[in-house]
Amino acid sequence: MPTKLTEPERSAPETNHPASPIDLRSDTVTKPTPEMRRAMAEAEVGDDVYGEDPTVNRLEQRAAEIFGREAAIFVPTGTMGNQIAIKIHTHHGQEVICEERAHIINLESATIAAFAGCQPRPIYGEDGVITWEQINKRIAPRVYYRAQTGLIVLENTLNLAGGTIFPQVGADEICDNAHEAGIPIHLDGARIFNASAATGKTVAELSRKFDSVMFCLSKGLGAPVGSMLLGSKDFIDRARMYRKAMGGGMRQAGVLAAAGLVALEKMPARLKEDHDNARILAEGLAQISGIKIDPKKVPTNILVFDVSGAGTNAYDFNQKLAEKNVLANAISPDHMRLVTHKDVTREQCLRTIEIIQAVCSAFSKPFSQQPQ
Ligand code: TLP
Repeated sequence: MPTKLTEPERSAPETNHPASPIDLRSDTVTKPTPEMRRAMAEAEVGDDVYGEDPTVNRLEQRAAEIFGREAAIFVPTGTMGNQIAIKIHTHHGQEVICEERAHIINLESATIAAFAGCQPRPIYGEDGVITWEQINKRIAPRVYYRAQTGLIVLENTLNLAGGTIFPQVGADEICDNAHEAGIPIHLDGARIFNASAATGKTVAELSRKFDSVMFCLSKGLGAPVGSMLLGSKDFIDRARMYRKAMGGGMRQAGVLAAAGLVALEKMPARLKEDHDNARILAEGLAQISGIKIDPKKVPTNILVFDVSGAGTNAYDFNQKLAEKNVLANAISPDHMRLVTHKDVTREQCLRTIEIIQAVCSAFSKPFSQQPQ
């Protein structure tokens, strides 16, 4: 059944623990590597609003090359990249079709309505994967009082469905049919490099049929700030205008782009390690009474698991975990999310399994003996 979602907690729950925590809230918590910091310190810079920052220009050219696209633009956040794309592809009063757990409609502050003036038309898909057959039934008929379908957005990997990889055949079929129907299609590829590491397909192959793609440098790739939006030259020219309009015109952004270049060139090769750690975590959690998770459905670095069998809700569960120095996110009353990344080790993942086991045992005790 569809999961009712709430926003992941934005700050760490209270913890009095002296040691530094095992932080599995997100891969956004990663710190820049020493190589990134060096590159940042030495970056050649200029005013990017004038198009004169050589390091930003290099990052944009390199990203476009890797994805086989005409052009790319460096944006401060994935949210800005997605929302600029939605704005360009649509008109006010249209609908955007996406999966019901999509980041663009759950965790981007309703910008789809506020900025593009569109309403979402969400569809539930098993493990976040929707099909052309489902989409086709939701494309609005050409009746004047029906909001017309302006755009389809897919997400790969699908964050809140547990890092699901969108099957390539299905994505290709959706893109081909969408284009035949005259509907553009955008890819929220925040973690497309994780999909690439897990499937062995290049990011260009995974995204080539989409009209535009956004990916994040600041998640598993470890850069401190920044995402890229890619598309045709004309599309990126328009994106540059909207980036400025949204307040995203950065000046000597080369200091950030320098870290982004290191992220792009060096970090994809290590993502498999995060996937292996996530699988180890999932296999450990699957053994714990009260936790529901299928390790076979953990293909990348995100684990979503059900704690309703542990005799508590995810928010209290999360608080107890934090008190034991493990930071995670409760994403619904029943569901927790853990995300592996370069700054958590295998040993810390194994320790997390033991801690979750201890938290579950504590909750399964009679109420009078439970941790209050
Ligand atoms: N996701 C963050 C939070 O917003 C939940 C996370 O911790 O996972 N698309 C997808 C699929 C994302 O997961 C995110 C960030 C974004 C877009 C937005 O990126 P930012 O945070 O850079 O705006």
